Amino acid sequence: MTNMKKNLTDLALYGGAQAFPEKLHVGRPNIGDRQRLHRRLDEILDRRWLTNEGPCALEFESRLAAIAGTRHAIAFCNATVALELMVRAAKLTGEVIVPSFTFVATVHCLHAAGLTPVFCDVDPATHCLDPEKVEALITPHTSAIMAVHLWGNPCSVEKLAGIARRNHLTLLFDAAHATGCFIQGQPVGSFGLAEIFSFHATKFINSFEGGVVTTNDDDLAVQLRLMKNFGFAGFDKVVSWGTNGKMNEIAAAMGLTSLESMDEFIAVNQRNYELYRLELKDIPGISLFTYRETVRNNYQYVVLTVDESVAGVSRDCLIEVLVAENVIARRYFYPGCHRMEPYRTLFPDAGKELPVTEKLCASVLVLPTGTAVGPSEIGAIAAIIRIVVANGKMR
Ligand code: T4K
Repeated sequence: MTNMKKNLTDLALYGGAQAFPEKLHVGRPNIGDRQRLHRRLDEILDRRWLTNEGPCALEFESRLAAIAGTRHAIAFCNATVALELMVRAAKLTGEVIVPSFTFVATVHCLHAAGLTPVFCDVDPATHCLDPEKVEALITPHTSAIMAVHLWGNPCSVEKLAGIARRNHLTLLFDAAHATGCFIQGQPVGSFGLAEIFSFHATKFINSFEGGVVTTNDDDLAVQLRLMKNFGFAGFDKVVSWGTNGKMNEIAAAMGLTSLESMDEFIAVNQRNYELYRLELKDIPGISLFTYRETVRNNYQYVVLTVDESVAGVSRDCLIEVLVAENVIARRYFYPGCHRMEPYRTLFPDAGKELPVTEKLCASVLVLPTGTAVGPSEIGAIAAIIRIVVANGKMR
């Protein structure tokens, strides 16, 4: 039951009842068809095949390969391990150009492989790597570009591919947010040498924890399959370095069940996005991130920017008000990877070259969506934002 706010004094911060009795999180998981999941779990137990490329994991991989339009999809225990192994298998060296405005795993995977991340600024309209700024960062040590389809919004793949081709660089994509997205009719997953997807619980398609690499490169696929299973090429034969990166059967069963509801989840996300757009459209200083028309999106993140000079209230103040109401809005990806360790110490001046990143880190706010959210929640959240902005500076 939501509590619709009308005045400043209704706000929880000023002693009013909270808008929501329970915490409304960004990333509250979508569950899908429980009966199908239960059936799959029974089958797993009956088979006594619980992990190591079991039938559910193999089916999950073939579903992902079909979605991405690639010859290979390799499933992992999570997307961070998938990223780490993708980077190692691609045999990168030296420097890799990467955005700082992303989840820190994108950058950690480079550091873990002994590579130097070179932070590049993002485009204010797409929040993705700005291709115009990439070329200036290329040095004789650069081996790759790691781009991110942030918010599931596919980045400028054509321009990045051109830059990579001209400079003989490997192009990789972190598509953690972009399951089911397309750009100009081509599915995300099929660009560059390889792409990774995340199926963490907070993603709109989840396998509790999980990740997948998609690629059309046969050698890379072979290498990744070896690496995720300790390098084993037979019972007693280890042919490469490896780790335990396997997806277990229960995770794959959840992933398959979740994928079966993908169209429904996207429809709910899109409905929520449109509702937020209607509700927020006249609030000064509050802008909803917009998707390009050439792109098909999954709308899994509702992303706002708060222009404090117009709204009269800072992003952080707005979050404080929302959290007091049990709306756990997030400031992804504050403060930017370049301000997180170990990168903050390694590259203390990186922020000087990242003005758009710095601005986004100070102004972006992410609101809850997904199947846990509907019109009444969105109306109540928008009412809180409207009241806060209408009353300008609150402290
Ligand atoms: N690349 C990019 C661009 C990414 O965004 C991510 C992950 C990765 C790579 C790496 O993928 P994975 O290795 O995770 O597969 C969350 C997620 O943990 C993370 O997966 C995601 N990106 C990131 C954007 O968001 P946090 O730090 O916000 O919080 P977390 O995981 O605690 O979840 C947020 C809230 O969701 C919780 O406060 C409560 C709610 N929640 C969470 C879980 C796990 C639930 O209601 N139920 C749940 O089961 O990172």
